[in-house]
Amino acid sequence: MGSCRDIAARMVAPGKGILAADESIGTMSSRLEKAGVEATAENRRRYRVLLSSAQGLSDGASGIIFCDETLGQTFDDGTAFAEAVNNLGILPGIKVDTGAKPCPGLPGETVTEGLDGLAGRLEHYAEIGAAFAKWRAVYVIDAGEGLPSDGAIRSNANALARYAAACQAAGIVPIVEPEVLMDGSHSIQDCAAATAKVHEAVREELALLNVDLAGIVLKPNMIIEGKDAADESTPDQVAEATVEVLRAWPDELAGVAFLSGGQSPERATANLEAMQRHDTPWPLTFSFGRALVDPALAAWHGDSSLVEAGQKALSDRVAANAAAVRTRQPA
Ligand code: 5MM
Repeated sequence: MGSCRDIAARMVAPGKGILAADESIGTMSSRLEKAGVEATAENRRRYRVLLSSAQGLSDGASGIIFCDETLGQTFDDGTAFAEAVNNLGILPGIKVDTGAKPCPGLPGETVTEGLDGLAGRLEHYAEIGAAFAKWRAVYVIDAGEGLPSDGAIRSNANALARYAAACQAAGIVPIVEPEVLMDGSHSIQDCAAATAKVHEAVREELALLNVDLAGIVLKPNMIIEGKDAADESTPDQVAEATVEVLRAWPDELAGVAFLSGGQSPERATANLEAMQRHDTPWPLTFSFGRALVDPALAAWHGDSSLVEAGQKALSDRVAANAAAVRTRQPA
């Protein structure tokens, strides 16, 4: 357990965050196609090499989350991804869920799958150098329909806890990601209520399976109104509401690394910076996907002469978020 605690502390080290580059083959392919790039395994590899080898990435990124396809690929010189990023001073991580699938009995809701054979897969990922893993549960808010339902909350919390316990048994730090989606026109208060309920169930299930909170990283959504809501909350409002929900987590939790959830890169950074003005027992950092990589993909769009432009776009976003996190006042 000692080493999970050490790795988790490195993942949320002061002034650093985590790059989420773990899009599944389907998601990555459609993002490449949208950017005008042919969706091939080789182009997915080129894109992940571009991201991972951006100049100075390790100054602001403690880790990168990959998907299974990428961990089986190599840098241009033949070095496997896990080894290559490790050599750059960055911890390699692996998404081990197999996706959020429609949950039988719960129309409109999902349960994340991937527990079958997980112990064996974790053993393999540890052998090839993965230091941490990630599992994402997804919840929708629909107040009219009473969503998220207790069934979705309980089913996903149980799966997250079983995943986390299996990771720690394999010496791999679990990133526990319960994501309440921004889809819809709900208020910031609705998001706070749903997220608090989701977190409570996750805490209960983690405790039942004796998961060591000092050896996990929590990856939650920020507390924010739905994408289609009429008014946009300010960074101070988002930070205050988010920290209030998070306060239910015990002090021993290693740290919190937020997802960006579809916010613009600039808004996600401003909200992250506002969080730092709150005194919390755990570090509050970033594990953004789209808010870090969208500008890089747009700048590169598959053109080999624009690799440096793509890398600069990524480095700029990572540096902005690392700077936001560094505004935290030491306790
Ligand atoms: C990178 O996107 C991840 C999920 O991809 P798939 O849906 O294809 O499996 C996702 O888990 C991501 O790590 C988090 O949701 C954070 O990403 P954002 O873009 O919300 O910061």
